[in-house]
Amino acid sequence: MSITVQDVTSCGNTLPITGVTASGNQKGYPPSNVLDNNLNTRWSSKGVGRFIRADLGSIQNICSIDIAWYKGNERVYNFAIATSTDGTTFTNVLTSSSSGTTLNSEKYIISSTNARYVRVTVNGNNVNNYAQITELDIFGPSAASLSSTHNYEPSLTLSGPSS
Ligand SMILES: [Ca+2]
Repeated sequence: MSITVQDVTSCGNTLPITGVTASGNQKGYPPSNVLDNNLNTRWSSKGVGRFIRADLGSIQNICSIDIAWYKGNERVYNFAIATSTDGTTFTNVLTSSSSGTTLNSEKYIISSTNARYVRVTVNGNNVNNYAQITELDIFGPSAASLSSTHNYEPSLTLSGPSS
C-alpha cells in the first residue's frame, strides 16, 4: 500500500451523490432533504446513533465531508463519519462535534481515502437526542491538489508490507 500526503486546502471538488439512505426518519423529514441545496429542509431522526449514508455511485477519492446542521448555530452535535468501498465494511475516519456557531455547512477534513459510501452517525446534541442535518456534501481533491500529490509522491509515499 501507499499513503500520499496532499494539500487539504484544495479539497474543493464536489462529488455527485447518487443516493442517500438513513437508519430512519421522522415523517416529512426524509434523508433526501440533505441533497436539495436548501438549508430550510432537513433529515430528522430521533435517537442516539441514528445514521445517514450517502452513495457516490462508484469508488472516489474523498478528502472532506461538509455538513450543515439544523439549528447548527445553537446546537452542538456529536457525530462520527465512516467510509466504505462496498457498503458492508465501514471504517471510522472522524469522530467530532459541530461548532454550534453556524447554520451553514461546516467542512470536516479527513485523511484522503477511497470510498463509495460515506456514513454519518449522530450521537445526539447538547439539547436533545435528535439527529438533524440540513445539507450534506462530499468533496474530492481539486485538480491543483491532484497535481501536487503527484509531484510529492516519491518523497511522501510510505510503503507497507506487500500482500
Ligand atoms: Ca436541505
